[in-house]
Amino acid sequence: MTNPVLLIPTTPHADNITIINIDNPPVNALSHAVRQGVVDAITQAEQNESIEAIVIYCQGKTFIAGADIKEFGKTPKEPHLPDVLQRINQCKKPIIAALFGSVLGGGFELALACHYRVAVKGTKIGLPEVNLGLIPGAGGTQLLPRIAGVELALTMITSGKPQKVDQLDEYGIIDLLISADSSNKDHLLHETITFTKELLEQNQTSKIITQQPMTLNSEKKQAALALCQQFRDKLAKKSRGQQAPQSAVNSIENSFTLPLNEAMAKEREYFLECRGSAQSRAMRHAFFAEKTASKLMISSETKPTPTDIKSVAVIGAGTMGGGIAMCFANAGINVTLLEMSESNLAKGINAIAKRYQQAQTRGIISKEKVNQCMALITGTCEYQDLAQVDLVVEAAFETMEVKQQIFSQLDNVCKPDAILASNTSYLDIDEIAKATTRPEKVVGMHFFSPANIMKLLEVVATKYTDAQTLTTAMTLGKKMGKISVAVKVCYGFVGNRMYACYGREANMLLLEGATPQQVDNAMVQWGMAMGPLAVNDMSGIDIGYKARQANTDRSDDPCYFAPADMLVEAGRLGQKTHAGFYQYDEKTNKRSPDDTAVNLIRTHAAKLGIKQRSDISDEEVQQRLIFALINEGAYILEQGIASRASDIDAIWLNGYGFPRYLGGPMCYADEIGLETVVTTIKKFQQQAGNTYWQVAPLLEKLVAEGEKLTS
Ligand code: 3H9
Repeated sequence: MTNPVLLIPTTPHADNITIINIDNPPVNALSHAVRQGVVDAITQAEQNESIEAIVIYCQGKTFIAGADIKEFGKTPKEPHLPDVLQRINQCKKPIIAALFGSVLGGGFELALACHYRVAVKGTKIGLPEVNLGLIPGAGGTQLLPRIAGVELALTMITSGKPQKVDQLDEYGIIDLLISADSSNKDHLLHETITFTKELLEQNQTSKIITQQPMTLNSEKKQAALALCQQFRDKLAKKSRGQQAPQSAVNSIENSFTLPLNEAMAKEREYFLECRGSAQSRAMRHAFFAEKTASKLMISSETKPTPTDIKSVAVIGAGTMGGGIAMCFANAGINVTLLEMSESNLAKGINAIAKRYQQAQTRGIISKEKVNQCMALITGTCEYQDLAQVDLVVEAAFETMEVKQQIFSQLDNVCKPDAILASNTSYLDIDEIAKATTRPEKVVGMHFFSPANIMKLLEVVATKYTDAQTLTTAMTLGKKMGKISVAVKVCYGFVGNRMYACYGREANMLLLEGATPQQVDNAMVQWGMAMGPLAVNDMSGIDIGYKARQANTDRSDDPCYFAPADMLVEAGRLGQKTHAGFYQYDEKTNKRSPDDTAVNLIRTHAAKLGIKQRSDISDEEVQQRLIFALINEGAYILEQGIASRASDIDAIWLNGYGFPRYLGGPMCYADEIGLETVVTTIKKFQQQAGNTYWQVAPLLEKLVAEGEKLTS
């Protein structure tokens, strides 16, 4: 392996300035070799008397984007990052960081430890460690409050959100902000060297931040303490159940309550505690699951180049179709929206304009961007107008007949190489493809509602879809900022098929005597953002009802989703009728428990011959719902519907509100142990006294082999 750190002795214009050049693709992460290389380079530069200053510079698309996440979980090797940063900070010769791209985590900490920072406008800086269940572990919680104040440190570290340097001008983080095209890195280097020469000419020395005391008078200290408490309270709700954000606040508080060396030691303690936690393991798994999901399991020799999609059409301008059109427009792609009537089309386009307007009012999108996006969206009622588009996404009614008619028409009018995609949530896309003469160009692009907000895109390969079409759909998903996951055809694909098992258990528990609020509270307590029955009320209980009715392979068990179906038949469709599993205030939409629903379910259970129990514990609710997910996930893996356990996790994290700090159902199963999962499922089978619960053979096999789902 070549050394990723090179000391470039001098530059043509300044023989007293040396450059530490880091070249560790793809993101210059601080792997062991980089850490060692930086220390060695500093030693060399210090020993060379003709060198007066050092510039840290990176090759590739970004300055250092953080510690190497792949190294976490392995035995750490010296020098550790805090030692490297101390070495930088204590250096008698000024060290200047030349920043561009994404300066994140350990990379930002390294930049803060340098004595001066030059950055190109648009550079993003941030401490995203909380997204990995960590806190900054190399001085970030101490250096950032010292340089930029406690409030900014609390905001940046607990949110984990990177910010553009241009917006942080007043905080004194950057010493020189240069206006340059970030791709023109020669300019950055040139400007950094000029800045360094000026420093030397002015006899400026190293600005050693760790020698700068945190001076807060008693009034400011009280205010800072109160602010920390506010953040703790806010995070207890926003990041419910998570350890790292709370530890981050504690560590920032130490920056003004403890001497620096003690606060640094405490920071390291918190960091190591977080790094060894199940939460951080799960969040690191989630990080890599999302990156891996975009990689198709096609050998690199046969991997086609994706087609460049310049124009698309969306069939159906309802909520879903409109949201999908927005996704394309947001990515700068021309969209033609097709509706059956002019009035529906106008309604659909107005609804899109309103959604953009709302986003603009909330400051999420600029007026200029709204205008750009709206200009990319046009409407038509004529199929002929779709003749030249590169790809069509159909988002029409969920019936096979309608879909086949649409695909047949599209096949007639669209150019031969156009890709025809369906947004169906359940239907057999193999059958839809058969309505065309180009089944190899037919694919599923299953967006999640609201499509313009939800990150997940299931890309469904039929048995006919060719590699070119699949690669194009996956690449297009990435362009739209989605987490695209390739799956195969089955009823409900991966996400909804598993969700049906989860929902089935929630409904069974109601028949057995649990109340809707018990089921929902247990799941919220477990970590889900919302309980399954409240979600069902929100999205409309009739949607699942219709899908079950249309499913020719539906379960013949009369208990299967019996409460949901019975409520729909009683006219209780959820929030839209102000009554479902709960009742809703007509004015405020506030949810409250509803005895009518509970009594209806009780009566229905009696009709089905189910004896209700009063001993259903929250633990039983949680285990039955989550283990049903895990078991179905294992079947899905075994059948090759998903290629990797981590793909299933990426789906659940991005489409169903599965808590990130538990990593997804497959990761969670591994964490609690597959043996526990298998034993508990067997117990449920016994308790149910029927054949519904069947342990997936893959789980039994992995237990026997001592393996994991995600290994
Ligand atoms: C930390 O720093 C802790 C310290 O406080 C304390 C230490 C003591 N390590 O996202 P992309 C890979 S914690 C290893 O597609 P983009 C990624 O897996 C760290 N690998 O590119 C992918 O690999 P592959 C804090 C990493 O341009 C490839 O790079 N830092 C790392 O869309 C390209 O990634 C973070 O959390 C890493 N740190 O976005 C930053 N980062 O090609 C996390 C990326 O094999 N990273 N990879 O699939 C990011 O946010 C984005 O990757 C970034 C680039 C914005 C940098």
